[in-house]
Amino acid sequence: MKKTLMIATLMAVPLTLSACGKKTEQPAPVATQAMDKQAMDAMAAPAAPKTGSGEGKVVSVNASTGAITIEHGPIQQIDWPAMTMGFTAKPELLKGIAAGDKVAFEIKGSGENYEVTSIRKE
Ligand SMILES: [Cu+2]
Repeated sequence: MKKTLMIATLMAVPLTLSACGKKTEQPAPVATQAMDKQAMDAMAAPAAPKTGSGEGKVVSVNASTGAITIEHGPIQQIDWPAMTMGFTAKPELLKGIAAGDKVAFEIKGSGENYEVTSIRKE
């Protein structure tokens, strides 16, 4: 009895996995359509730029290359926890900003690529 159960469990895994790859062999059931839509949404999401505003402390800044690293607090608009990360920025935005400055800033971007669109010392 136990053995039968185990075999059934083991077989269920590959069956579940192969079900995802069988799109062309059978008419798409509703569940597959839902999955495709989710996958498409996931692909579309990074393409649409989002904006957010945050506050933090400048860790390092390079006004000539337009690179700034900020130890920032949570940014609710884009669901970010507090973290330290690098951003790009138009070099002229970073003039007068130095490591150690407390700043308020706005960002725009998608995925892991966000650009600082405005920044001011607090
Ligand atoms: Cu971040």
